[in-house]
Amino acid sequence: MNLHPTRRHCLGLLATLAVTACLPALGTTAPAKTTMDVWKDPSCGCCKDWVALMEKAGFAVTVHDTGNNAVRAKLGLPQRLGSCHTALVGGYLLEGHVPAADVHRLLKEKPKALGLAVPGMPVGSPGMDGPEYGGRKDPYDVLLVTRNLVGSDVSTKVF
Ligand SMILES: [Cu+2]
Repeated sequence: MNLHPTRRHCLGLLATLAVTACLPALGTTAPAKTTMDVWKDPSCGCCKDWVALMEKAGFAVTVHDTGNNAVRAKLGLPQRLGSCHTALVGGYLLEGHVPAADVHRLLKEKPKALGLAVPGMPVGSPGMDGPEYGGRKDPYDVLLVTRNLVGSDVSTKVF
């Protein structure tokens, strides 16, 4: 059975329209979020504030309320670079109040490193910048931490 040429053309056009109509739906599908694990003390308030910022920055965060000393030691970050929470994202360690922009940059640039650390809890860093701090901003560095080839210690440089 032969379709009239014009009718055949219409069928083709219909198929094109159907595909086009589906495209916006595909475009709105949210990309899979990057997962992040965070270890912290259950009573740590500034940790929660930092986790909220990471979620806002697009990460799917799983929180482990077990404290972070054991996991930090296991991952090989010395206590002197320690802070209130330790995270793992994309195979990198994050220690303390690391800004989301630096996490994104780390995952984009993929340097050969253990991860990033903001030692201590500098006031004014992300999650340490609530109204209770009265707008105080102490200077701090985000450190890129690399494992030393010899020995068990690490090296740091400003990220
Ligand atoms: Cu903190």
